[in-house]
Amino acid sequence: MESKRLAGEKAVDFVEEGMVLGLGTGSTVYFTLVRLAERVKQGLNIKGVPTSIETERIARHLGIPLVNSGEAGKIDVAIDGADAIDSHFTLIKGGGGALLREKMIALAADRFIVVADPGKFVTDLTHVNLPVEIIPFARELTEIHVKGLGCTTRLRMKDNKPFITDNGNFILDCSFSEIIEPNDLQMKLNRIPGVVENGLFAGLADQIITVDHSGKAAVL
Ligand code: ABF
Repeated sequence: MESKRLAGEKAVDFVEEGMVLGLGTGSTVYFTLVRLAERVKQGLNIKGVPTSIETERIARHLGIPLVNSGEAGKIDVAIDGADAIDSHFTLIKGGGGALLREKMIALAADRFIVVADPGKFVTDLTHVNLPVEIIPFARELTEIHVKGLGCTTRLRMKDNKPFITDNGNFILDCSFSEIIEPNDLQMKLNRIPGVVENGLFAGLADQIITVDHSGKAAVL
């Protein structure tokens, strides 16, 4: 938890007066929000665009001014967590189920900063499941096509019912034995009718903030 706090708080060093910020989701970004709220109380003028209902709730509670992405016009910096990061800074996200809004905001931002504890770094992205958001209609058909790309799939459940995303969709957690071309895989996944978005973020992260061996925040 200390690594998450250090990484999450450090991201606020990159925030400047007047910025519009994409506010990610998860336990590391939580510390970004807390630090950001302190700066807002001290007079910093920023606006946030939340990537999930949960982040919206936390940000409102902390007193961070919010706008929706339409009102925002542009997003200067998006700050978000990750479930896995490889040596090319390709990410897997969506463990919390917010991957669609997270990807939309990361893509829209001029700069995308990822905050992650050292445990998120992997030598191979197959070490974690790849979340894929699908529409509930005929989800078995979608699942057949997703499996055709070489993975096993599991419908994410919560309280014995399918997990429902903020967008009213389901999540398939997909286990691949190899992910050689993340860009190719994400295009193939998104071409399947019924797939809304996938949790592969390739070529999006500009900076990763983590914690080094001496226990200090490090910007990569
Ligand atoms: C979000 O938060 C999700 O994409 C990801 O599942 C999670 C990151 O994990 P953590 O809660 O450890 O920050 O960004």
